[in-house]
Amino acid sequence: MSSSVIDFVATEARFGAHNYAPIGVVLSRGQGVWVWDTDGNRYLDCLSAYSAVSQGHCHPKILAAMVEQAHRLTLTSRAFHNDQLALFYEEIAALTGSHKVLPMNSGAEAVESAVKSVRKWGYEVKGVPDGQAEIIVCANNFHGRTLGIVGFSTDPETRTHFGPFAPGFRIIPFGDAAALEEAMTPNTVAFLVEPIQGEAGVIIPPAGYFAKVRELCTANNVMLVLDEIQTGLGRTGKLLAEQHEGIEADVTLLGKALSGGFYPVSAVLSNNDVLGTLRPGQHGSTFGGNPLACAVARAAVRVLVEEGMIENAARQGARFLEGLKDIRANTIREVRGRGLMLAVELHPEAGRARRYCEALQSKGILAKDTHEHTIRIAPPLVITSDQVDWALERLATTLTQDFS
Ligand code: IF1
Repeated sequence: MSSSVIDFVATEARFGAHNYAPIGVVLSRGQGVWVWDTDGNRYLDCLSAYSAVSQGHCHPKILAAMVEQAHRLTLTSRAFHNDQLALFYEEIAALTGSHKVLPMNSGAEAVESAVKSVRKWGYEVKGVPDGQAEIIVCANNFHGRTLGIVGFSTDPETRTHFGPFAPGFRIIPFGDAAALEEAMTPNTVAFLVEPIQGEAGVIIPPAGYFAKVRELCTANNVMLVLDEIQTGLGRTGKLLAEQHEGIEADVTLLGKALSGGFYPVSAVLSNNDVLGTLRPGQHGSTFGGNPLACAVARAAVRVLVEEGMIENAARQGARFLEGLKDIRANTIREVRGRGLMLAVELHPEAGRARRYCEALQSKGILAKDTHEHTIRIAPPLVITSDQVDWALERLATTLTQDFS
């Protein structure tokens, strides 16, 4: 490490809250699937900022849209109209087949907005007695870091000593439709769930689970809210992960790649009258729906579709998964994935996944461990076959090492 690296790391540690433990690399530049550190070393980014830079780092067309818009108008607040919001609405609604759109900024804000909206829908449309609305969520969920959300997390690290928390949530196992049926009451307004659990370690539910979930939600007039903040916008090889299941959510949450990593942009999409219950003054955000965010999101979604990134994610994801399955290493317990949302779960005896991520870093790959024993792999959707093979070679040599 050069002195400049030590300085950045030490200064962060000195002044910053220690709510992260980053891998020891200081990045200063990115282009496509590659990032460079302050010493000029190049890495293949296999995290993509948790799927936010799906379009690749510093995509030139998103950059151009951002710069052009920043010269014209950045923020008006929603007290006035702007000439980008309507276009953003129209384009995202057409693409996803949604009727209504609510723009926010972070993913957590989209989740909070959906929770508020489905509760309001429950009281004003479904007829649930005021204050009695129940929302069902899954164990090992990850929906963000706000108080409302961490209150229904089951991860002790995420929630310990942040309470007291808001009531109104019931927790059931993920992938268990019978548990959902059992948990539903006349006061249930929504089931909030990730199509594939990301933070839990890329957990894909059993085939047929979501078809049954859809059926139960429809039969009981319960809104199915899919958190596609990580799985959406091509990450799993389809525009939305729900398409793998042949279902449609009532409410869909998007974030992360909605801006290609340039800016926090999130959205609640709804297929029915859930968002219709929000009246003027009842919900909002200073930055939500601002012209800069809308211009960036429009470009981010346009390049995703026009440049074939969703199809590429399906193709390269299949190649990556096959390649990972071909690695013969007794450190590997299981390999999972859909599209370019992949994970390698190690045997507990193999040592901590963090060590493998550090070894990958020395070979020019940046990946992130989760839950001690899982390495998550999620490169930008613009990755080529040659780059997949390049990564697989390095993963193979790293995974056959033993760090126990
Ligand atoms: C962190 C994980 C990924 C999300 C889903 C909502 C949000 C997220 C399905 C909130 C955010 C992030 C945030 C990041 C870690 C990360 C993550 F490891 F925790 F699970 F991506 F894999 N719904 N996920 O995955 O979105 O408010 O952050 O914009 O450091 O907390 P946000």
